[in-house]
Amino acid sequence: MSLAHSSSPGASPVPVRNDWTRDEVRALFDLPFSDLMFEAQRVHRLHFDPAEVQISTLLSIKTGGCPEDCAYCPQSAKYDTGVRAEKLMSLDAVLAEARAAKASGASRFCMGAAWREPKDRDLDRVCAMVEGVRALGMETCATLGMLTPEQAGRLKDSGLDYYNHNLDTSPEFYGEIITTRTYKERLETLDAVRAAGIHVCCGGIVGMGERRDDRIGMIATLASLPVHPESVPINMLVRVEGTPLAAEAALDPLEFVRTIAVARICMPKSVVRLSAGREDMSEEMQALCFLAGANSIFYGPKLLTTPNPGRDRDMALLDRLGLRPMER
Ligand code: SAM
Ligand code: DTB
Ligand code: SF4
Repeated sequence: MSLAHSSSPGASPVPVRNDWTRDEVRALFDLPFSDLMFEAQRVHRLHFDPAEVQISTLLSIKTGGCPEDCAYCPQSAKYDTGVRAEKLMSLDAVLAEARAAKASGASRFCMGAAWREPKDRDLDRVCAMVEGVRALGMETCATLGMLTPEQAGRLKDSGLDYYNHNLDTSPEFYGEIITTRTYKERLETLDAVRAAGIHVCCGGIVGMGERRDDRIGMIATLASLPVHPESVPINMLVRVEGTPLAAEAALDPLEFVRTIAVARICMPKSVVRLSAGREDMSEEMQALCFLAGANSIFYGPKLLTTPNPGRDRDMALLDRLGLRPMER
């Protein structure tokens, strides 16, 4: 039996606000933990069935050799991380992976490329992949770097459902992490994706040495976009040897849970993804993240280049928690 959620009679609607101030977001972070969790659950149940989790599978269709300098990223050519630069995968190989992901229970297939931005010739090939994955009956997502409005339109025409492009952190901390593209350029790509009519997947990373003020700034920025991203991935930094952030101190796990809860409250209708970093999280911590309002995961033993929990382990966890995959 499941308790009240959005369809329950008497549930009062939560207004979706796009004018969150940093002080308001800070006040949420500052709540006693149980008050924050209670509010996150309340908001979550107004819009979602709390027993449902959206399941996405990631595939790196073009790995490594990226010209950007994102300090967290194992795929940047600037750092010696042991990730080899590869060419864009073939259409057949991508579709074989998508079929396998579908057979194992994923409803969305996310294709990632280690590019600053796609070349038009490469975009044609990605569009063919999107068409092929869609024909399998899966939702499609791509993350290819910066896009022009014209490129976003071509992806939309090929049937792309979601585009992932993260703000990563607050505008103030951003310059400590990436110097090869600006925050403004990220916002412009998000505008292009939104204008093309593609659903926006946009979130960030915590545990990069940022302060709570930066986590506040990131969520306030996301929650003040003219339309909230439909999908909000919250990544815990995966500390990869060879990257500048390899020796970063681990973030307090409860601060990560707070970040999820605040994202849930500020973006009540968005699907919040408990994204990278689960391999190093206890099952108890993941359970707290679901309780805080996370309702999506990446499923399958690999993210783009780093490990993720195995499928059996994840299915057993969902089962123990009484959670089930969200229908498309
Ligand atoms: N190159 C494209 C871009 O940067 O937009 C697409 C792929 S990029 C790997 C997608 C996202 O993965 C990044 O924006 C970042 O948020 C996340 N990411 C990359 N490395 C990570 C790490 N070590 N830990 C957590 N998240 C990471
Ligand atoms: C997102 O926010 N997280 C995913 C996806 N979008 C593309 C990527 C996580 C990557 C973790 C490091 C790696 O596996 O290379
Ligand atoms: Fe390149 Fe994306 Fe990695 Fe940055 S996050 S280095 S743009 S692959």
